[in-house]
Amino acid sequence: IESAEKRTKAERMFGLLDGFLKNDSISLQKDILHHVAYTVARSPFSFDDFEAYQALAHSVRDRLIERCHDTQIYFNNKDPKRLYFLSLEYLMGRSLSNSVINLGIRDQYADALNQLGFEFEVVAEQEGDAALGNGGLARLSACQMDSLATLDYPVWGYGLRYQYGLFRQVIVDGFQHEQPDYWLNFGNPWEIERVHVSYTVKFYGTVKEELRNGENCKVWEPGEIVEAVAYDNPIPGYGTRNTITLRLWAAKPSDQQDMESYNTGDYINAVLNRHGLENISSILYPDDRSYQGKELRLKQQYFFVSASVQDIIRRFKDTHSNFDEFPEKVALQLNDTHPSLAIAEVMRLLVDVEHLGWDRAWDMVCKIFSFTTHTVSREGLEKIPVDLLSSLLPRHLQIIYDINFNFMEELKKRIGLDYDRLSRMSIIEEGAVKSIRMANLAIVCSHTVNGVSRVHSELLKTRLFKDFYEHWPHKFHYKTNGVTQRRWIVVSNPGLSSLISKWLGTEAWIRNIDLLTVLQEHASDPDLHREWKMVKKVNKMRLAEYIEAMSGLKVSIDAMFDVQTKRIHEYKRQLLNILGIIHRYDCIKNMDSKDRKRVVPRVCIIGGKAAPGYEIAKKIIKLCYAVAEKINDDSDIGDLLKLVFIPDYNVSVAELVIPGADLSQHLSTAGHEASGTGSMKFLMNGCLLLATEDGSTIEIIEEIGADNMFLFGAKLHEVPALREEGPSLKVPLQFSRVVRMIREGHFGYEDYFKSLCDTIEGRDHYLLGADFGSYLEAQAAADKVFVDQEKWTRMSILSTAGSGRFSSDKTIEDYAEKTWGIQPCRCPL
Ligand code: B1H
Repeated sequence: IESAEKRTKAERMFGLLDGFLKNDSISLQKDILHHVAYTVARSPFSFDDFEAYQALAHSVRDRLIERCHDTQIYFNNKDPKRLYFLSLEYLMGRSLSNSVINLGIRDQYADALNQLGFEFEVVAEQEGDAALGNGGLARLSACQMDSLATLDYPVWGYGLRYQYGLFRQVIVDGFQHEQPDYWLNFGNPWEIERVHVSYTVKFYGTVKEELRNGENCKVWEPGEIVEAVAYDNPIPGYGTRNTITLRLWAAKPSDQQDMESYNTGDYINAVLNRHGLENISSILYPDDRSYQGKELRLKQQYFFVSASVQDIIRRFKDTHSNFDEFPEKVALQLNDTHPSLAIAEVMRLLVDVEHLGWDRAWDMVCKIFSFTTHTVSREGLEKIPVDLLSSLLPRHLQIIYDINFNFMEELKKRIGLDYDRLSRMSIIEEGAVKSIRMANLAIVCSHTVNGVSRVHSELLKTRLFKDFYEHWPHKFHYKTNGVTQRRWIVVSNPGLSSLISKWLGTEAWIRNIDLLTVLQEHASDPDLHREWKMVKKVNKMRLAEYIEAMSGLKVSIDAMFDVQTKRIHEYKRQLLNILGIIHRYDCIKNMDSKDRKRVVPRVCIIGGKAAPGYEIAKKIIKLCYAVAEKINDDSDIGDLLKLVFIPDYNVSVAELVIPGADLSQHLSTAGHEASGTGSMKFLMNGCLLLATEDGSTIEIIEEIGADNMFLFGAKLHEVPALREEGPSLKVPLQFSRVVRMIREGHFGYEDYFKSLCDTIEGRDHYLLGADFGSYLEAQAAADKVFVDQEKWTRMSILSTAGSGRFSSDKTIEDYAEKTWGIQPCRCPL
């Protein structure tokens, strides 16, 4: 009777709700106007593009929420093993276009907007980027979330809701300046604030031992308490109703903390002090890769990890009365070492709070964690000073010591008293600053350690984690990174997307990337060539307009658009690119008019941010501007060569730049780029690659063949010997000549650039001199092919056709099966 009653009530409610939201043009128009009037609070008879964006976004949000709901209800009924993806960074970019495309209602919305007198593209441009990450690692998390949703996996993503995302790069007189990215200023329709989903997170204080029920227990009495509040960001899958959640935590003052403060009588200061606590989630660290052992960074790591683990355990306990099934229902993925305090937090909660006992808790930890490292060098490995941890998280330090003690004992049984090896493998590093080696902690406690490309994995096994590999060979694997074709073709390159669907006779490739290989059969078809070139031309026009609007520079779309966009790092060798450009300029200057006719015109485009404290990287940006000024102002050069630096490179700029590129450059010194995912995006967009054999390019060669790329540079095994030679290494004359031009002030600022020149003519750790000759040869080869447009177009088609292996769908399927042990759980339509 009760359930019949419940059903009647549910039916009545559903009737009141008018069933599911409708997606025909009239319903969408009504819906948009409703949000204009009641959400944006503007007149439905007069609203601008931004207000149209807000209303549209809220209308899409309603549909996302509907699906999120259904997905969660379905998951809860099925209770499958869930994956919890922990990452401190996500570079989501814009959400509008991606969401409506994944929901399958882009055209309906475009039509509805049209009827209201607006244009979809213009309205979509109003959205700002969500830039809660630095670069490749963060965009990888975003791509993987898209694939996890699309492939119907039961997953939660967890991260931090930074109030300030990655800084905005503003260039003043050629120098990078950083400005705060207060991305929440204009509201964020893509998140749902869950005021009731919150957890307390503790810091500082002391650990006491107490006897409870005859057992010795550790009791942590914290010195500071902060509240973590959940903000849910729906991630819709493509071609499925499944919409998963990325849950980001924001720090808020805790009531519990206040009660004590009020007792002191200093009410005003007690309230003002509350604000400090919110700082934990206020700002993203903009330094990818260098670890400074900063307290705030450690606080951020623990804050997000503690809230996430509490949430995971709470969800498990909602449907389970004991922990027996915990490892069968929960998989935790560590995206690099940044979230690895989760290991100690799970131990703490299972031992101190759930009282499962150390051995049982440890057994579970070893079954649930998997770890992916994105690092190639020892200097890149994260370390936390023991002093810092002992003051901030005293109980966690004890737990890590205990884990290490047990590990060392086990190791001694296996390898005896080989102290060198024991100290290398220890989680604790002795020395001037005693530290926790976060990678060692993650490896010891995870069942799987993944690299991000094949060569990266080899480096892990033979160099970085050699001792661990010898001890636990079965733990080591690799999953080649990937990018989502939904964002990087369908959203960013609609022309190419329609063309692919037309030639394949289906849109199925958007979910099943293997179908792209069918394009190979048409690689020489003149009709396809014509259409292919037309799509590229339109994208180049779009990019040229952007360049002109941004810099005032007019560029010819008949020139080869040659692009290098990524974070600025010495190892990524933007400097090599600039030296090559100076060389090209110098050659053209010295040519007679007959030779000039044979020059392939180029528009060289460079973009990327330098970490605020990274002086050399900032000098490279300034050099780029200085060289650009000289070249672009030289009327003698005209359209033969132009150099543009695109400021504030981010996801939405990438969506414009990548489809418009003819050639893209990936120049890292062999052995330095763990993977590199930019190359995959360019590849998908039919852009030819000029690259070293490093990271992901090695696997790209296998897919499309070396003939379809322009490769150069020292190979991994050649690097040590070249480095050994140091300043005595013989470098090409052209190299010395271009460096001399900088030194002699051809581009001004000779004092400022001196240190740049000194590094590459001194130790030259990144081997610019050694690789310069073969770099110029590869550039010449690219010029030669560009003249032969038929060959170029064929290579371009084969690039897209061969890019399927680099879809994040592939990476995720591999992880799901081999690492996480999760199955798709598809919510019925
Ligand atoms: C990569 C990072 C990274 N590797 C520390 N390491 C950070 C390290 O804020 N931090 O502290 C942020 C980022 N990022 C990149 O990961 C690799 O350099 C790329 O080669 C790789 O493609 C990418 C994704 O695996």
